[in-house]
Amino acid sequence: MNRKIFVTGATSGIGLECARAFAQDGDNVLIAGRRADRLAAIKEDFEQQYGIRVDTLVLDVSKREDVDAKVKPAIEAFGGIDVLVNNAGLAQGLDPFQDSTVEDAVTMINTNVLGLLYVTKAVLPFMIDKNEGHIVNMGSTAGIYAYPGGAVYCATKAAVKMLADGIRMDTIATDIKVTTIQPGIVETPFSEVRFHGDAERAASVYAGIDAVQPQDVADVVLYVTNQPKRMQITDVTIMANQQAAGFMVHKK
Ligand code: NDP
Ligand code: 8X3
Repeated sequence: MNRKIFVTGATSGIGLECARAFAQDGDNVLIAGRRADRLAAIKEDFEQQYGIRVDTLVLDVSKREDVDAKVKPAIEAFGGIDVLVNNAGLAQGLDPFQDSTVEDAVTMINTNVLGLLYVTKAVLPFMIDKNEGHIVNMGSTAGIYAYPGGAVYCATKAAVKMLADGIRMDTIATDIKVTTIQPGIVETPFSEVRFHGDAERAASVYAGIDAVQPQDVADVVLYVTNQPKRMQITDVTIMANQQAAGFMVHKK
């Protein structure tokens, strides 16, 4: 399709598969994350496999000065932007709120809410200038249904959804579209990050579930960006067949 797509958190999981889905579709991708080695390997792989342009951006979305200094020049060098996938994010811990650490909470808020806000602020002027573009935010069922041990993470994902709804209103006079994708449990390194590297505990989250895979979510992201100019898909909720609400799963 030859569009210009910026995906944050593209070094792993859902973001990586979103970048791949766009690349397979013939779009050029600007991929961002903190891990430079992964970005370089993905660039080489995608350019070779899909014959598209891949630009890389080592970026910590939670650092405002990093976003302010790097995003605008990266988009200018990339030649503009059609779609922003605000995917970078994480959970830290699953302890009851009273036992959780403020440090974990600050990391989640700084990344999932402020990081998404900084990146959107940096990107939106490009879209407003040409009166069109599409912002796709990675929310979560956690933003709809709170669950035990998830108070802060769930609050960040509710904020992602509300930011999207508000920005859609504020840009209504333009042809900019805003979508929130709200996946339930998706099998990615997300849980290993949440449990601070405890791979065994992370695996137990997905045990007994035919879990949604990151490429399933990426297919939906690609779909929402491929709709006619006259319509926008505002929200999509995706769950495993064995999930009915946030963390409410039937294990087999
Ligand atoms: P992964 O851990 O596989 O991917 C997370 C991505 O976010 C990585 O590419 C990571 O890159 C990036 N990231 C994390 N912190 C930062 C930061 N400070 N600056 C820049 N990039 C950052 O998990 P998922 O793919 O599952 O998660 C992707 C998104 O999907 C998150 O927003 C998550 O909340 C959301 N989500 C996940 C679900 C799941 O069950 N897996 C379900 C619903 C939503 P790097 O480490 O290189 O910086
Ligand atoms: C990630 C999905 O259910 O682990 O947003 O919170 S869940």
